[in-house]
Amino acid sequence: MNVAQNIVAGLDRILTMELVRVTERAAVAAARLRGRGDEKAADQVAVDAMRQELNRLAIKGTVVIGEGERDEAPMLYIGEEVGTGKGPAVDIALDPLEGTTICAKNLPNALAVIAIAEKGSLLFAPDVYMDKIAIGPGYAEGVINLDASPAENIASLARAKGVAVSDITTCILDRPRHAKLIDAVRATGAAIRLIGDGDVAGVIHTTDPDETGIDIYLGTGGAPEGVLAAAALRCTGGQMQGRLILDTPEKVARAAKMGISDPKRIYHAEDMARGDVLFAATGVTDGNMLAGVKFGGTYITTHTIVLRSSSRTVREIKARHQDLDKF
Ligand code: VTB
Ligand code: MG
Ligand code: MG
Repeated sequence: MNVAQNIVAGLDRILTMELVRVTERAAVAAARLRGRGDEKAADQVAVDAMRQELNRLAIKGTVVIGEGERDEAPMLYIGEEVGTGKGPAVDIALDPLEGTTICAKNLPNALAVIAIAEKGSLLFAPDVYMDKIAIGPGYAEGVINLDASPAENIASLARAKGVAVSDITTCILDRPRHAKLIDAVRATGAAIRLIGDGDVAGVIHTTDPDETGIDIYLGTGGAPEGVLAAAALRCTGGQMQGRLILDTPEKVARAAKMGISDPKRIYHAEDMARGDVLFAATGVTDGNMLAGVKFGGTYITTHTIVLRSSSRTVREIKARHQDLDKF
């Protein structure tokens, strides 16, 4: 097969497989520091490892969602060029360790995450909060609405799913700012899974409620994490809406600099991640969908999910790494 045939639509599909190594490497590095109570150290090794592996890819990549602005993040900063430079121009959203605190505490669902899209097709989101709502695939458009109340959204989802409201499980970040939201959901009779961190995983979990037990994600979390989750949902199917929380003139100005002219806009998953999108996540700690890294005597095992939007392929890759010197 020649290169032209391999590019079915959008991005070269070989990149899907290449991405696995990138998140695997970051996850293994972070997992070595799992449960050590040092989130910064775990984050740093994940960033180093992801960057090293990313720079081996035959792409001309630009980090658009990364570790922060250039002056605050020495590596994988927004605007950093990554890859060998010989290959397609792509935009990259990444979080080498999504859930630094959960990794430090060795709690469920810490992930190494990356998404790649065609140049110019990922939302250039400032590092502010985003109000989010997400459900999995199989529902008609319009079942959820960010502007509707939690009770309305939960009732609408229960109706669409053909179950009672009390059979619905929501996922919400355990934060004081969510006190009202939590009360409103409790008043409906639906269940809540409160998570300490990791709302990329929280959103993705809605795509497989039978396995994860989560039907709907609600609440505010990081905007960069919102774009990453949207990239995953574009591949698995499902619906997501997000709105940046630009509640100070400074934030509005910062967003405007990044090209966001309507501060109140509701973004759907396909507005945050357009065109052909590839996504990979490797489990760092054991989670509802992905197992964490396991260190055996002679090999290391990793569990990764790799997604591609143009084919809607969902692959799970369990890898046994025997060349331990590499890690
Ligand atoms: C969430 C969570 C992330 O940031 O996006 C959160 O999913 C939002 O910020 O894992 P707060 O912690 O201030 O609520 C993380 O916790 C870290 O990236
Ligand atoms: Mg990070
Ligand atoms: Mg994060």
